[in-house]
Amino acid sequence: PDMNTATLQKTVYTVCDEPTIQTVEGFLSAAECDALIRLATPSLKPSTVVTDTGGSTGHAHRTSTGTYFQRSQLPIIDRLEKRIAETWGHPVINGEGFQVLRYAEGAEYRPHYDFFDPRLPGTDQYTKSGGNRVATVLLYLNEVEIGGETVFPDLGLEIKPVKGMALYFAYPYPVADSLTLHGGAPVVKGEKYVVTKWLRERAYV
Ligand code: PD2
Ligand code: ZN
Repeated sequence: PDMNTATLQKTVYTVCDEPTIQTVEGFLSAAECDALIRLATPSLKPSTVVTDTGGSTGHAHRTSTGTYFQRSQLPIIDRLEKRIAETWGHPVINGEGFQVLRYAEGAEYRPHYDFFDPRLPGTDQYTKSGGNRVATVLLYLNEVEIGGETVFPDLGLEIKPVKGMALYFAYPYPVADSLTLHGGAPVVKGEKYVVTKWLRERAYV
């Protein structure tokens, strides 16, 4: 039979109840991880961060490179988006595209919130379609020799990248005390490839 991994039962492990932080090992196959790295590599560009006033810029706080795939752009993306939707119940249409990031040695993403701060002037523009971000899924595509953990400093939590593992965390209210402050610790040795998938309140078009 066709052992499409999407049909296999996956164990969702709860790391933290409030806020919800969960991991799923083997969420992607090794072949899927390798394919995503191969597909992304030719188009990696320095990552950007959004600015308070509604722009985007390169930043010393986010020193990865990355590339963006549209929703369902490729069969593998489509399949993984459906898998994410089935696992966590956010409709595919609420998701932003697929961002594949590479952190070289020394690269990091300093602690931040993924939602847009309602008090900032640029936020209306970012949330016009889909509303605010309410959850994040990270897909780890390789193993880092040293460093590169996803950290939640307010919770004292560190998640070590495991190839094929998914990390999900939710922040239904865009408030700075939501305990979902998180970052990507510097890669000390090796490199790190990860997918970021940001999920919105409503349909994002
Ligand atoms: O790469 C990570 O571990 C990471 C950590 C925090 C990615 C993001 N945030 C993100 O892309 O939002
Ligand atoms: Zn983040």
